[in-house]
Amino acid sequence: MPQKPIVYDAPTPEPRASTVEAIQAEILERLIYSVGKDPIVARPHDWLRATILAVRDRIMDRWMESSRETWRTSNKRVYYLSLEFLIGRLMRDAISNVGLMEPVQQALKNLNVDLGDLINLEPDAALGNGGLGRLAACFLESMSSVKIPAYGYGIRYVHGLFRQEMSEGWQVELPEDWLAHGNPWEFERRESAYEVGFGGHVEPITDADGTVRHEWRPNEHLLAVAYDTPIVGWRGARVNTLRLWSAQPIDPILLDKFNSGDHIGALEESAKAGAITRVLYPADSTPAGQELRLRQEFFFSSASLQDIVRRHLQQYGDLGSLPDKVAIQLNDTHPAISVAELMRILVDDNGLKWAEAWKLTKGTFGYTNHTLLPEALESWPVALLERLLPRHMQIVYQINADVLAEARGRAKFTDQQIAAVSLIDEHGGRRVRMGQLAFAGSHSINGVSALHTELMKQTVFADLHKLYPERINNKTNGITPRRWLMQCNPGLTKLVSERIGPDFLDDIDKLHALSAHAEDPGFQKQFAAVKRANKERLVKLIKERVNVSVSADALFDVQIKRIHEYKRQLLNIIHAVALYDEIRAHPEKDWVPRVKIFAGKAAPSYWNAKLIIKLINDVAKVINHDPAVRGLLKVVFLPNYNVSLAEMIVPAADLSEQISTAGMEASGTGNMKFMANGAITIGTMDGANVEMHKEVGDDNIVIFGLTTEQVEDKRSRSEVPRASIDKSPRLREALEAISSGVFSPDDPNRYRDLIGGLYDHDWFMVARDFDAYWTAQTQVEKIWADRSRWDAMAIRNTANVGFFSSDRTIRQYAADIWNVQTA
Ligand code: GL9
Repeated sequence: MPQKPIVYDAPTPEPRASTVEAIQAEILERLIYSVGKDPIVARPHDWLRATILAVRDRIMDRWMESSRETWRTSNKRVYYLSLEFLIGRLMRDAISNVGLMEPVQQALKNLNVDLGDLINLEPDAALGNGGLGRLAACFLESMSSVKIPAYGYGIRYVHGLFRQEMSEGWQVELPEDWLAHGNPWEFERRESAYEVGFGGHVEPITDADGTVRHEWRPNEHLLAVAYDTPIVGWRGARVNTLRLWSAQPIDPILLDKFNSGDHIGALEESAKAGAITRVLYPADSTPAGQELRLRQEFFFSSASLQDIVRRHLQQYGDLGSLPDKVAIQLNDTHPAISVAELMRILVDDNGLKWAEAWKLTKGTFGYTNHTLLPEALESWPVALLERLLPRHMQIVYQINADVLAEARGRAKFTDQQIAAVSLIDEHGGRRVRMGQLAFAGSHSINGVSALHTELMKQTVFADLHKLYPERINNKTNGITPRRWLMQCNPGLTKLVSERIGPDFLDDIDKLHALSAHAEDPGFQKQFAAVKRANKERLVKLIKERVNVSVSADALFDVQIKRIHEYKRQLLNIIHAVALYDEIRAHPEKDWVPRVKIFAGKAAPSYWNAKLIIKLINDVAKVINHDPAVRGLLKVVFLPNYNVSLAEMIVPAADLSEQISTAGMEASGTGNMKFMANGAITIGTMDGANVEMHKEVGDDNIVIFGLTTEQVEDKRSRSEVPRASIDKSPRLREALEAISSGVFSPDDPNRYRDLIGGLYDHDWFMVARDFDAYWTAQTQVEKIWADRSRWDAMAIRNTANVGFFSSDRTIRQYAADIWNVQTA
């Protein structure tokens, strides 16, 4: 039975008026009564806060209505559990999605404030590392836009991803402080606080009828306090909630300790609790591996599940309907401990039988895998889990017993296959494999591009796939066209609207109509003019940030993403060096002026990634100052890459570098953002590039390099890379220049090992793919020289981007995994 009757028709105030006058009056009112500032002395941050509060009010009634509707209709809810949400700024997104751009702009103008200035003041919510976290943010927006009742659950890190500064070309990490001016978007929910335990022991309890129950008695407790942020869908379709948990001590201060003079000890518990949600782990595609990380994972999983089960019981009164009313999506294995936690809640706290609980659990969970990199697959030492989460360890063992029994039941399963499906890795120190746990506890396991999903079936989950062949499915990633086209590129949005009408704003597939205009010289001119304006904006930014002068006439060749060897920024910068040599050797040639633009952060402990940043900066310094190059080639590394910087760079790109070693980039999502904004991709047959190639057609993308099979073949034969270096003088010279210190005269050996690796093993196929890359780049220059062909290709990229909308992705999750309706 529901715990208390739910009132669906409680009174609400009149929705706020959206006229310029009303908004202007309210901003002023908020400035005075909520921010406490006289407009005469108000600082930009005060105006920002007042504006956000005024906009927020216009979202509140829709937020309440969305939530009431879900209670009223008994619709299923989707919960997206993610340790990362890379949201960026919220204000422009919110204003634009509720259609208030013009009145807010005008209202502020009347108050002598520029909306653009305020937008740029808002700090990025950088609660994520890269693609995985940004995907979660796009999904939240799309779930609201297609009207799915959904919650995002994550952690409210006090410090998001570190700020990157350059010190003599080296990356330096500084703490990020997005909450420094407060966060007007969030609502603290003291009433939604849950206790989360760690450690202790498990108490077996024999009931009167002889059945044995287990009760976990943690010896450490803390509080998870909810902070809610509204997430508005396109045209205000729905407002969903992003609920982020903050860890707080149960007793803020131990008074007995304090009174006995131990002033530091009195605060110890408080500090320990706070540490859990203090900082985002900056590791990218590699597990953090420390106990604090496991604590973060369990902390947010437990709080989220308690919240989900409480809400479900309040509405439906029994747990048997859980899979019908609740879908929980695990964003990678970071929340995989949720499988054991839900089992504990069902069996230990609610008295369900194991088999029944297991059926409900599998019916409720879905798991998304985001990488195949073997070093990235999370596993935790059994000893650590036993100490931190003793009951969960028992549950993992019991799940494993069931899985292994099923595997043994398969006549053809070998011992090796049985070991492969086991949740416990027995090789050198026993560890719990979180991927296996997530797989076992879910009815759906999906990859993030067609290629990645196939590789999942053949590699990491080959044997689990044989055991449960119906579970693996593909959901190719997507991006929200609101942020990544309409908001970041208003010029293009306006142009497209004028040409094909505004229907594409609500149905992105309508962009296909642009194809008919691809060859129209008048339209090409307009399209190029928009790009040109965006490039001018970036030219200014480059001058401001790194004091390099570049020309908007040049080809803007862009690679922005986390720095990782498999993403091969190294291949790109070697190309720059080779090009530099050629330009100097053949000054008479008609060279295409090019600006190579890089941005991205390296994991603080990833030495080679940091060295690659230094190399880019070293190369930039030499090339940018060499008069022999006559400005034909410039190299720029823009520091502190984040969502907001991407929103500036993407619309200004001509060429999108998506050049990962085939088989290694699970999907990529930056590739889709560039495509939307009319950049041409140079890329390998990897991740979602494969599907981009299919959507846009072979004529509108430049593909090069080894395929996944060829990479696999070379690796398995341990083929030596030296041969490919020897037969390519262009490559050899570039490598020799780098490794002999041409770009690092202050430390000639700086790059010796980095380049040496290319001769020894070249795991990432940089040397083996170089010549193909060079040829592809030459092809790019040929197309660039034929500007009308270039423009036609660019237009066709925008025209065919519809498939890569996260609305499409989310509709597929809804239909195939969650079983919920969409608008
Ligand atoms: C990633 C993959 O590497 C990307 O190819 C993929 O597009 C995204 C989203 O599915 O997931 N997996 C992963 O661990 N990261 C990804 O970007 N890393 C980060 O997000 C830092």
